[in-house]
Amino acid sequence: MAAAKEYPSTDIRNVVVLGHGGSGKTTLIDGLCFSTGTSRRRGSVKEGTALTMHTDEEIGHGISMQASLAYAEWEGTKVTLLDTPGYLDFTGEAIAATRVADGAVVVVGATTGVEVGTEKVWEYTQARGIPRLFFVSMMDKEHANYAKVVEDIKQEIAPRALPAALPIGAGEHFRGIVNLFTGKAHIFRKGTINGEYDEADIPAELQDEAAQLRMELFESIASTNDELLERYLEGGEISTGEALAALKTAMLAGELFPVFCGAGEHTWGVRELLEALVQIVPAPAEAAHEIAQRPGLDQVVELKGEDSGPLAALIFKTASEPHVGELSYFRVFSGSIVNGQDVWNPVQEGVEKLTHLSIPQGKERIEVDRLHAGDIGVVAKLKKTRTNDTLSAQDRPVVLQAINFPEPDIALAVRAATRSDEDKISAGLAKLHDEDPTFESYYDPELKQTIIRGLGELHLDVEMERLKRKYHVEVITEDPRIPYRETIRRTAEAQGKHKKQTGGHGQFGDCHVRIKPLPRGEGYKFTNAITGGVIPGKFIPSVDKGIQEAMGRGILAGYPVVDFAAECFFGSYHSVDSSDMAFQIAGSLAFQKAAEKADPVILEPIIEVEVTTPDGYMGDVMGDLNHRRGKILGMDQEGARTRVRALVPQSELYKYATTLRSLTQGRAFHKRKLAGYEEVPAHVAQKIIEQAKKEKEEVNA
Ligand SMILES: Nc1nc2c(ncn2[C@@H]2O[C@H](COP(=O)(O)OP(=O)(O)OP(=O)(O)O)[C@@H](O)[C@H]2O)c(=O)[nH]1
Ligand SMILES: [Mg+2]
Repeated sequence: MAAAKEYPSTDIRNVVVLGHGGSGKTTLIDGLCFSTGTSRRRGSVKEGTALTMHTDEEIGHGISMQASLAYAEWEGTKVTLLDTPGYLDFTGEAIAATRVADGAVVVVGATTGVEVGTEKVWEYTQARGIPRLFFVSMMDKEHANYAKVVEDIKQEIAPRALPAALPIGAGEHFRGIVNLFTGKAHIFRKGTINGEYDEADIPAELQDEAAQLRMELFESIASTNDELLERYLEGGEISTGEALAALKTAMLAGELFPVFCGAGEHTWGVRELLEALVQIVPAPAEAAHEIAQRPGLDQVVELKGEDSGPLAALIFKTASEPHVGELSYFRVFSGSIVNGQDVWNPVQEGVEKLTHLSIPQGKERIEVDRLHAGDIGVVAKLKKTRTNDTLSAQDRPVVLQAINFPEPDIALAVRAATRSDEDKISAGLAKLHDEDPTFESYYDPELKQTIIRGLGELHLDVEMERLKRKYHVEVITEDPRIPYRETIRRTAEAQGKHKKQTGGHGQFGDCHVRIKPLPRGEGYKFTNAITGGVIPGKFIPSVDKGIQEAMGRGILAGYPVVDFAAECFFGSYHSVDSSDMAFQIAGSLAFQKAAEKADPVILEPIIEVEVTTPDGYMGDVMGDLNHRRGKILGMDQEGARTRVRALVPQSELYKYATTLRSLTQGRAFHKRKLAGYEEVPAHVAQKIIEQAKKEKEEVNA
């Protein structure tokens, strides 16, 4: 394939497309690219042929799971579109894509309005502070209601959202769009699939509404610009070009959020959107400056999207596919790169050669000779470079700000399905982490299990599908064991005496130990309360060590004992036979005897769960939490959603995300963090003790 065209920085726009799951992002991007000829085939999500949805897992599940890029070209300007998954399990990809964009299209379904996922992505764009616009999608669907969705957007997330387009008809009668800047109606050419339309006058029944919205649009834009405002108030004309320029400035300042509409499935409204993206999303040099660090120096530099600046490219995604190898996606924030160039990675401290420099177009890569400042590219087979590294010039090294990936908080245990896979498992899991920083794995020596962690149950299931497909390792997933603890509820004391008389040297250690409960979370404290030297000071640490060794073995079911204080207050020794070892054994014996009398109990980890759910599902969500021994801490109303905080034992949370999804049709999500430990109820304790006994017998058998 011939090398792709080179686009100077002024002719580049980087746009992230975000939205709730299933709002129509992938379909829209396919339509945008097909309509402008940068993609030759009209793809479909349902048929698994959409331009930016190509991994087996995505096609199999029918949803996007990865950030994927494609570009459209509009009047010589390259618009790179970053498709992102709406499903919150894969939200790390949306955050990474947002990091390298200069503008965002937030897609909102015309029949659904603002949803949980819409709010989430809005937060990401806010954090990055990029210009944003809305695209109300699926206007062709039954019950599509543009005015209602615009109202919803204003109420829920962006009071300064502002229609820039007005649909003509809705549902099966959707047939065109009024461009509120030009005041012209665009009537779709039905039957075409490349977004074509005929310009016409605004239909009579919409003239009043269009005039009203047009006035509001110009008024709002003028109110952000003194010069325009003055002219507007004096009754002067504001041209479309002036309004667009002022809108662009207002969007950069986060003051206005224009709303467009269409139906990606039919490519209706895609040309209008693309034109707007070129006009109002800043080119890289117009975007906010990047702050970078000089490695090893306490010094920051400001970088502009210009070729003349020092080279700074951020790796925002690493992907690996069989037969392709590892691909590194990057954005050049400053400087330019030529094919074959050597670059310096100051994070890994190594040189990398960028061969086959390319731009991504869905799963294809198109080679380019040079990438200018602001452009997004992809290269294969870098040696050391990972996601979040910066590529720069060795004589002017800089490090760009890293992407802030969310911490994984859902865990599962895995084991190899066959003996032969046991060796491959950890290497495979590590590779998955390289591709997805929101996925991690480790061996937990306490639980004696390999634990995988991610952002949701589907996320973990999909990672295991990838493990099988790409690295040929099959695993069985299971409930992670619960890291129970034990503690005491009463003060008790006991003597531990170790005395052995063998041939020559004997062994002698004798100590009296008192143990006392401590508040939750206090751990373990040891005090030496010996008076009169009945045990010499040098043996006291051995008593402590003996207690610690015994507490690690538990009292009731073999779990570590926590939250108590021990003091050694009396004892005796022998001038010849006493030793560290003898006092260690004595300490351990004293603890075991005292602990049995100290009313021991089992503690379980308690998780603080925060569920955000549309109000309609509150009853079901609460009922389910009660069922899981949950204690409700509080509820906060946020628009049409409620946030419930509850304490739930970890042992009751297995597959919670899946249940929550089915209870709320995927419209609620939850976060969790460890809150601490609490006593388990007696009937649960009984089961834990029996289970421990059984396991011990199995080991001994
Ligand atoms: N009627 C109608 N259906 C649409 C339109 N756009 C998308 N769809 C359908 O809606 C479903 C979801 O579309 P996608 O494009 O996959 O949505 P998405 O936002 O990319 O979804 P995720 O990436 O999984 O978050 C698909 O079955 C599409 O065919 C539209 O304009 N009209
Ligand atoms: Mg998608």
